[in-house]
Amino acid sequence: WAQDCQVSNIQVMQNFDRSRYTGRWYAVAKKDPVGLFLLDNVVAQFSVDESGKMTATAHGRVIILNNREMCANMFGTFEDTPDPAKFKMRYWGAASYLQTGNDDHWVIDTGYDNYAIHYSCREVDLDGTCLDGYSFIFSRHPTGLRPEDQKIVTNKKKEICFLGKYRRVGHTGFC
Ligand code: ODT
Repeated sequence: WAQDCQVSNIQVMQNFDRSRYTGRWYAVAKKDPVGLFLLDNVVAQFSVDESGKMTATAHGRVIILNNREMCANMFGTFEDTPDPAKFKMRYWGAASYLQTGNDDHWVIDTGYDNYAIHYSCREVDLDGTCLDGYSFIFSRHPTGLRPEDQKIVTNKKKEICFLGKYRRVGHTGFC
């Protein structure tokens, strides 16, 4: 069922509408992957281009080599899959020393005007559970989620087997 922690059984947003998803999202919580990258002050901006393809930019505070702290400007393009809420995200940075990659990008749930739950499993274990993954909780407001959204988000964290693994993502104006 939903809580057997099998990546292949994870329920995603039904009838995901990418156009309603466009615009600014503030990360309010994050479950980190191995070798975390984005620390805090994370803001993502989604767009849909003329051909209907989803793209995004994001920024966030990172620590790069030599313990240098900076604001990373990132870009992403999203490849569609048969499930409208599941994408492959190719991403890169404005500077060559920033992270690049190609991750799963799943929209688990969203109210479009308030909260969104993102999920990405980078490595599925032999037993079908997620060995290395990350997840962002987004809000349309930097101050956080409305109380009525918090319940939904807690339930979804449980369903994706990441409950208790999140930390708060602050917005201090660094970026
Ligand atoms: O921070 C980490 O530890 C892993 C995440 C690295 C991916 C960041 C790349 C962002 C590319 C631009 C796209 C924005 C969309 C962001 C939405 C959700 C999370 C990636």
